[in-house]
Amino acid sequence: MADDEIILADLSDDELVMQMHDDLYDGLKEEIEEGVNLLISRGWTPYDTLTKALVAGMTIVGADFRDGILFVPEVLLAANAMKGGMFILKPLLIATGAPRMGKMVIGTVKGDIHDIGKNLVGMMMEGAGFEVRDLGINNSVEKYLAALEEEKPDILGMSALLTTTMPYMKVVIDTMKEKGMREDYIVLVGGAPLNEEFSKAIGADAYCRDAAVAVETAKALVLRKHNQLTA
Ligand code: B1M
Repeated sequence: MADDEIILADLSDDELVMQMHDDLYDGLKEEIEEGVNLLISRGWTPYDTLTKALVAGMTIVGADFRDGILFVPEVLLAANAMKGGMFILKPLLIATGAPRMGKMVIGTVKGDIHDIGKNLVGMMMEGAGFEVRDLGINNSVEKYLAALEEEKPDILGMSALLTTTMPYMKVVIDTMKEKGMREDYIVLVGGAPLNEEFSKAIGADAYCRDAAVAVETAKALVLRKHNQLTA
């Protein structure tokens, strides 16, 4: 063992949480799993462990990704470490009924098999406390609508990486309008060839430049929707 190796079990709660933020940033999955197990064994609730150790750490990763300090490979590693921690917490969270941010159905549109960005968005959303149903790639309008009926999410997220597939997002939104269900959902779109103007033109609620923006936008729009419903 190296002299300077950090023994997680020897750290105080505050030190452990700070160390977990660092470990998440460095994509250290096993350390994150150990940290989560330690906090739970010390009597932390699954919700506090999720929000204070994992989500707070992932917020730092998200901000540095947005600012161009971290890049895709590092973020995928961090997201993978986060998933390790979430895997332990998920059944505990369900059992304790901890509050969630909301639910999102996400998928890449028909004709498009690019999924790296979508996966990243899904992971970051899960990291921010959202429940995510990932429909995968090459989704027809029928598949999206069936998932909306089944999952009743707050948000529909669509991804497209090709200029030839991005117009399909409008097909989905127009069909939602025809069926009178457009206003029931927040529609977020993303993918490298899209922009704000395109998102407005097809009738989406927002364009998300990257996964960090997707999380920030989702949080803001879900809060606004809940406030409108309770007003
Ligand atoms: Co493709 N491909 N590709 N490709 N590929 C692009 C997109 C391309 C720009 C490359 C190029 O020519 N410079 C080009 C598109 C050109 C155009 O349409 N104008 C292209 C092409 C042409 C093709 C094929 C047609 C090539 C061919 O077969 N002749 C073919 C199409 C297949 C198909 O889909 N039908 C094809 C195939 C592939 C691979 C299979 C080899 C592979 C995909 C592997 C996979 O995804 N599992 C691939 C890859 C890897 C790319 C590039 C190199 C990288 C894409 C990527 O993963 N980026 C890409 C070039 C590029 O974009 N620079 C390219 C990293 C990822 C993290 O970023 O996906 O942008 P991104 O996601 C971001 C944001 O956009 C946003 O957040 C993410 C994270 O920050 N975001 C969302 C994305 N989705 C969101 C959804 C949201 C919110 C935010 O919902 C709420």
